[in-house]
Amino acid sequence: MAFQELWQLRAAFALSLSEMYGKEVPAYNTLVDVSTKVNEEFMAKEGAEAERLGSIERVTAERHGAIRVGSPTEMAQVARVFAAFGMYPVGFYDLRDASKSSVPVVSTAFRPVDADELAKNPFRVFTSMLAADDPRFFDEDLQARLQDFITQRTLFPQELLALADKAAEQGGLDDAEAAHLLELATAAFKLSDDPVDHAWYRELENISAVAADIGGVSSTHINHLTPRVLDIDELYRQMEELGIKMIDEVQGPPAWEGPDILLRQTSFRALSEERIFKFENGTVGPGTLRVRFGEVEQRGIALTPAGRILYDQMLAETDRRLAESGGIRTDVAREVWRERLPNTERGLAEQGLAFFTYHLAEGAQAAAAEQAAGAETSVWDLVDAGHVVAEPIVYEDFLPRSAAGIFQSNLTGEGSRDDAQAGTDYDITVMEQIVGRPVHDPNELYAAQQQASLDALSEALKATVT
Ligand code: OOG
Ligand code: NI
Repeated sequence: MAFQELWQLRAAFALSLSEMYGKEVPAYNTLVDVSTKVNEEFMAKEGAEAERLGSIERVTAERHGAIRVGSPTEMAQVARVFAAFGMYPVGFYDLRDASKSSVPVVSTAFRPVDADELAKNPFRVFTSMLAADDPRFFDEDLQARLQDFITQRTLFPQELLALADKAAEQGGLDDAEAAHLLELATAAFKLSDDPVDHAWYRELENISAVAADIGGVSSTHINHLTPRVLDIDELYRQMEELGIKMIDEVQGPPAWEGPDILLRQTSFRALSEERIFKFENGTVGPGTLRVRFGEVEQRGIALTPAGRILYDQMLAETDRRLAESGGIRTDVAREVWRERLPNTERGLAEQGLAFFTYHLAEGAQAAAAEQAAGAETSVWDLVDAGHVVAEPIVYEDFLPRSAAGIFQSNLTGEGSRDDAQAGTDYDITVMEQIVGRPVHDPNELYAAQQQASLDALSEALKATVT
């Protein structure tokens, strides 16, 4: 009997969710089709350069999902489920104050952490937990009822959790068990037709549509599945041409002539979906909810902490100029980018703003060793001589402000928040306690990858390359 390794399980899981979600939200299939077309066109136009940030195979298969759970217990369980697919918590996002619009959740992303695992299949899931104990959103009475409701439900059956633990422990499962795991895990994220208590849902929705989506129903579901494109502006244009109204802006960095950094995302509101309700008068029948959406993203180079500080400053500068003299956000942002961000990869690397890996060019071993002999050698001198090739490290994570923007722009109603109250404290350490395992710092992962490539180079050249 064949054995399925974690990455194989992960690839099959992404595919299985994609099939299910395509049936649930047909516009998702359109988005995937247009993404594939845009990627093919981009490849045809740009040639090999198009694959600088990932092979076309990887990019075409690449998805991220988003799910939302209601409590630390549920978060710990979902961590066990994802571990079966080689997906581990990375990063901490507090969307409660990511911008003036705030959402009552704290989040992490479950994803592969090793470069070779990412290359095999990079599936990741942005996972949010309702901060049901935050008094700014929920008063004492509502907190109690909310926590009660969530404690009563079971998102992940014992059988799924046990099988997931087994996969994680063994590093995979045999075929029959793998099929069973996939079936149970996919079902756990399927939109449920259990009746939704109408009064309860609306009560929560008055505070936050996200709170209602999480705590107003008896199960969780994929909120969106996001394909990756190589040219998000072209995708935006083609989607609008098909009559699909996108949100007003692409979130994140603007389009410009220099290197793509971090992450650009845009989305559209999905249609309303039929759900079964239990109404206030006791009747049960169909109604509609509109909480899911379509999203697409373009990934760029991972920034170092210094690069990230610059990014935040550029965003703040963009906000400041917009507030002062108006204008279109992307145009203003592009102006700021041109003033402050180096417009080449080389420039980014030299100023320590972005992460790269370095490899010997083909046949360059002897010449490189000669150049590097003796004193410590800067890797970019070797790059200049053509002995070493620099490759950008792709940003594999998320952006809190874009995430909050994506959440908000697809919601109805502003919700409410009482800022006279102090919020509850959540941070990466609390998140580690919740999921019962380390939460990786994305910067440390990128820095380690860059350093490992420099170490390998030093080793190969019997020299010190920095
Ligand atoms: C998650 C929103 C964040 C992203 O791509 O930034 C996100 C959600 O809507 O549950 O998916
Ligand atoms: Ni997303």
